[in-house]
Amino acid sequence: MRVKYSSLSFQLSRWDYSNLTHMKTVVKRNIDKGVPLDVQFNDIDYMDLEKDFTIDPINYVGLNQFYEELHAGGIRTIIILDPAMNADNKTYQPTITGIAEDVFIKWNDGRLMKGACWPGEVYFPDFFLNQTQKWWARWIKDFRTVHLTFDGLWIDMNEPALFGTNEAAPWNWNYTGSNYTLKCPVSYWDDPPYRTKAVYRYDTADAHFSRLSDHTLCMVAPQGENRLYRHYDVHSLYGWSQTKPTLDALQSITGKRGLVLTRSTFFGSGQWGAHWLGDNEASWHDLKRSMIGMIEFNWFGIPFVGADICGFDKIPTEELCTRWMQVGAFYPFSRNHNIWKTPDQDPGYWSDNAVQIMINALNIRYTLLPYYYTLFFKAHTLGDTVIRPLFHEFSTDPKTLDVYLQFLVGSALMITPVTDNNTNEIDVYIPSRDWYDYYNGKQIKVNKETIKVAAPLDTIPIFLRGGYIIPTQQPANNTKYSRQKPFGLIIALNSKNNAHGELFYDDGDGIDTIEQKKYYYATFNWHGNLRKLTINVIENNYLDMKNLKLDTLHIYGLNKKPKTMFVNKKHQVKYIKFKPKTKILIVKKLNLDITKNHTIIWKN
Ligand code: MIG
Repeated sequence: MRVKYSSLSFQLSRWDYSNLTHMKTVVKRNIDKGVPLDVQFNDIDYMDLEKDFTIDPINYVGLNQFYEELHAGGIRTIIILDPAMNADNKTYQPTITGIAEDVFIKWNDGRLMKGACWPGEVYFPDFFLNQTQKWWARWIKDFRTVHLTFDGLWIDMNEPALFGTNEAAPWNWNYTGSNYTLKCPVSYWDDPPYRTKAVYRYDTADAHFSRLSDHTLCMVAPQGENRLYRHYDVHSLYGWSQTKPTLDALQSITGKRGLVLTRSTFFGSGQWGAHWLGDNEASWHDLKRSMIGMIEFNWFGIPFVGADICGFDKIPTEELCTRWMQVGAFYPFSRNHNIWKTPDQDPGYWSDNAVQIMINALNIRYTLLPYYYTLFFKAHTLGDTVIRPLFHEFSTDPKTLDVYLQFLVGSALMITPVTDNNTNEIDVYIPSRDWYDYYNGKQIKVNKETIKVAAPLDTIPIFLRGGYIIPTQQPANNTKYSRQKPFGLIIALNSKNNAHGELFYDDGDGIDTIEQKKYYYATFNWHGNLRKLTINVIENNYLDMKNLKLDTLHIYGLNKKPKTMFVNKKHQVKYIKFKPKTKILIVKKLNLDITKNHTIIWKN
């Protein structure tokens, strides 16, 4: 998918803010404490009785006005929409029009197939049908135009997930009864001759053998144009079939690149949507598992992925949430979200010390946004992964196969978070020569070895790989402001004293900037032996780029301070600082027009 620049930022969500007043308090305390915040979510509690395209008339009065205030400060908004539509065909217009336009999944004899979900008895739209896609787009447009100016959409429960199974299931979210097993009529599709173990287990809680249709629609339901499929055939494509129509609808109203976050995916979903890993819990175990899930979804072609930071279910300790914010700062999709009826867990909720640690991690993420964005450009155009396991880059080293608590961002950055409580030091596997400590530039002088790394609570260890140049931009409280800051390059030299990197940049939310070549693309090459850094602009069609400067260089791995440095043979660089202990060279105040080619040379 084309990732919107602002979507690569930190996002805040929870189910059950209770009311707008409390939601405002949460947002304000994060902004006041300096937490970078780009996207604010609303879960199903903003709705009136959990019905799509409505707003709770008591608890969320004034929501749209609040959205306007957030927009003014550069914060975007995302609302949840569930596919299940309340079965009220007397007063609820989305369902009334949906029935008239024949958008819902039906039985073979034409009766509507009922289910049970948040709004009560529900019908499910069949997103394979053209008329459904049009109807869905119209309601999204109507709701956005008349009621609530959201920027992105979050589509949940689209497995599809039901509380019971079809029409006879009682609606009650506390329902624990056993008789819903009887509801889908016995059929070849609901009871196929070959029973997969994953589904047909004996469910002791409900004292029955589970069926394919448990917690979803009956498999017999005909679907698609001319109703040629059964739900059995396309069940796993329900979320997939909803994602593109949702993105198309969103982009056609906003006229901008949109973010659709979907729970159910299939191969191909990554073209249109982002994904979160579903309902996890606040445990160290699930913090660890999130890294595996994130890596897997990169393989599935859905690189824009992350887990609920600090855990969805259960209550995190401050230590767990702090460590989770540190690793979550590097998820491609970085959102703190939690379940209803639990205390808040947004960064601003915690102690000043914890908040500051969280901000520090997020500031690193914001600094690296141009690097992430360039990786997403490559993921979109070449099918690359954004997050990788070590064995993806070091495939001949069998020792990397077992490493799952470290991950790579692109080829150049290795994140090695703390994933256990009460830990001040971790083991880190260094898979090759030429790695550097991100923070102080020290070279890690081992190869294919596990080392001990200090990791007090305020630190998430990060390493840079020699041979790479990472484009950066100074952080700010959200991307509206960080996008106006100067760029920098972090240059990590390999053993031949070379490094290479690139930068993709555009307006961040135009729909066709790649197709129309309205973007900026440059390559950077450090040739140590030729004592030369070249900045080569290859595409230069993002007009606002000319307002941005390339200002700083951080060079890791030099042996000594150059005597003199010149830009384009003419201008001597004034601000050069060398730290002999760690061998970082810092060059500041370059003030280079980044839309022009440059050569920087030096003498030793
Ligand atoms: O039945 O919308 O995974 O993120 O907060 C639960 C309420 C429905 C499940 C999602 C979760 C979301 C919750 N939803």
